[in-house]
Order: sequence, then C-alpha cells, then structure tokens
Amino acid sequence: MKAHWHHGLYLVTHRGMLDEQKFLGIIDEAIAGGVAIVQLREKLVDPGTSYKTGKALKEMLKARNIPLIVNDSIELAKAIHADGVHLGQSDAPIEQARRELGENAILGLSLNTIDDAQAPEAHSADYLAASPVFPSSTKLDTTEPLGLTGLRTLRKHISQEKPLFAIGGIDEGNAQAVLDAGASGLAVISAIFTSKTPQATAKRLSTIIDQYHANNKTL
Ligand code: TZP
Ligand code: MG
Repeated sequence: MKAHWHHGLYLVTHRGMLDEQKFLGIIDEAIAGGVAIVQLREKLVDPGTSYKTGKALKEMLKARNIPLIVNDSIELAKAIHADGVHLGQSDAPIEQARRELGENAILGLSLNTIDDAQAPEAHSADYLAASPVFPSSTKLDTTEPLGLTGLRTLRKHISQEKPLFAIGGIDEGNAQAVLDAGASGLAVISAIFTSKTPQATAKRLSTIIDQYHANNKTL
C-alpha cells in the first residue's frame, strides 16, 4: 500500500540536462519505488518548457494518484491544474495561494528558522518543510542548515498533526536520524536524481519512513 503523502517520501524535481522523456522516466521509477508526492521545481527552465513539462508530469501523476505541487509559482500551479504550491519565506503569502487555488489546494511552506515556525503563515500551510536540515549540493543559496538539533527544536514549535518534511542533504545514511528528530516525511532531490537505480533507492527510503511510523504508531 502506498504511504499517504503526509508521512511519505517527497520527490522534488531537478531536471538539469535531462530531456523530458528521461526526466519523466526517473520520476516514474521513483514512484514505483514508493514516492508519495512530487514537487515540480524548475529554477532554470523557461516558462514555456515548465508549462509543457508540468502538463506532462501532471498527466502522469494523475494516473498514479500522486499529488503534484509546484514550486514558487501560483500561476503555473493554476495553469497545469497542479494539486498545490510550495512557497518559501520570500515567495507569495500562503493566504494569496489559498485565495487563488482554493480550499482543497495543498499548500506547503519552507521554514528556515525557529521564528518561521511561530508565524501565522505556518498555521495556514497544509504542510511545512524544515529547510535545509543539512547542507545541500543542489541548492547552494540556503540559510544556515538547521541540523538535527534545529530540526528537533523546530518540531517542538509545530503542532504534532502538522506534516513536517525535512529537506537538504537527506539520504539513506541520515534518514533514520532525521525521522527520530521529528520529521514526518523526507524530501529529496539528489538521492533520487543522482541514483543509478531510482526505484530501488526510493523503495529503501520509503521503507525507512514506513518502518519509522509503524514502530512509533504515528499513523
Ligand atoms: N530546499 C532546501 S535544500 C533543497 C531545497 C530545494 C535542495 C535539496 O536537494 P538535495 O539534493 O536533496 O539536498
Ligand atoms: Mg521558493
């Protein structure tokens, strides 16, 4: 059975030099391995290509019953009928996304500091992302990594029911520790996109998450 996205493996995309077919192929494999939710994050791609790829991705995910979240752009999320949007601290406010995308949209917010967790925005978001937990080789312009200690503190400032994903440098080696520190799910780019076997990697990561929740009876 597939894990609910709240406490599952969250794949953030990084297209890089990949053509669309290869790009979608990796995502498809990762879903077969257990990815529960996907975020289209295409920082360097032109809007026309993002739209085209976004439409194709949405179609693929719809057939597999996996929600699609768009990074940053409420407009693109609307245009490709995505399921929600992920916003950072300096992006549009959550309230605006709610107004434009509706009650059922899945709205995510990145938290970079403990203060971010206490802001009203954090209450209105459907899920939160502790960002970054470790240094990331994919996103270089991050704020200071929270580390496991920061993640643990952050969790204490967030209601227990609120899904909290950890992002930044998450891999099979640190996944268990990150869950123990309070993340309910794990968000990854390079663990999947640099894997030679995305399906097997996704399977191992999602099994670590499932086991964690089964053992801690958090589901
Ligand atoms: N936000 C904070 S770190 C990060 C994003 C998008 C990149 C995560 O990539 P990786 O390769 O899993 O560290
Ligand atoms: Mg952003």
